[in-house]
Amino acid sequence: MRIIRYLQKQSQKLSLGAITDQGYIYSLPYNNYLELVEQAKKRTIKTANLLSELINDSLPLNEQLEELELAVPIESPEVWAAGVTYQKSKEARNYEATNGKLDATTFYDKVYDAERPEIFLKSTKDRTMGPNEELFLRSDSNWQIPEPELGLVLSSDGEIIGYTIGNDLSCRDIEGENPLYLPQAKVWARSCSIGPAILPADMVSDPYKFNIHCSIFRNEKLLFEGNANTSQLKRRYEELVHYLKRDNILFPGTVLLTGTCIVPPNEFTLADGDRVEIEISGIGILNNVVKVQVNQAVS
Ligand code: DO4
Ligand code: MG
Repeated sequence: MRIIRYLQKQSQKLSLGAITDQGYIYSLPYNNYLELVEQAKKRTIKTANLLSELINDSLPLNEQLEELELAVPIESPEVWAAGVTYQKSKEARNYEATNGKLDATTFYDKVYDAERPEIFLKSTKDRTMGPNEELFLRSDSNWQIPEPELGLVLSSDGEIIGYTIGNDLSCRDIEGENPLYLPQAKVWARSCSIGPAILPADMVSDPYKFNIHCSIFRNEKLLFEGNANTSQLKRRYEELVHYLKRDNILFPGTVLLTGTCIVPPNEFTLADGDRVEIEISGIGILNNVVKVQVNQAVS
């Protein structure tokens, strides 16, 4: 069972919904995912049991998932991200930082092995898009890629309360020029998406067994696809959350992206109109088209 937010056609209001494994969709009597988790906690029952009760007492919608207008599954005040948590990402970062002429240990080698992980602020509520919404490409980058990542949905005390999918859209040339440019390589309008659903944490038996699949289409022709599995992650989720929490405030519903393990070939860059699909087993498919912003000001 997964949790979505969708626009109710009649009322034009956003609703919380649950999709069963058979594809039936039920409207839920809560305003957001945090309220659902809170209610299960209050009653000291699992989210799964609360959802079963709610569903047994109601009828499914007449619509299929594809017919609904989906919104971000949670209005996350902040999206943070961990970096260089997979060997593949370390290799890609080394390539872009050295033009493929690696001859010494880099910051990326060090952070991959260090006790302290790399964690950065990726996005805020207004920069974070939902399923099927457009993402923007940066006007001053010629080397941009999606980063398909598992997202941890967190409570204010750092408990992992759900899993979602995130796209940490990134500029390889800007970060490769100088790692101090990281915020510009990572954060701009519409540079992040999450969704399409949240899988409640208490329904997941092993979160190190998620399959991640990414496909990029140009004019609906498949240009690239790649696979990974969260078993390849160098760190534990608790370790990433521990460093994010340390001396910090966590807003309820913060999302922490856990790093990428899928990197398109080095000669690949996203172009206006490309469509990116990121699928994680049990969570769904996050679909976004990337666009060059109209009226971009480049001096
Ligand atoms: O060091 C830059 C960030 C890398 C990253 O975002 C990732 O590994 O996913
Ligand atoms: Mg990333």
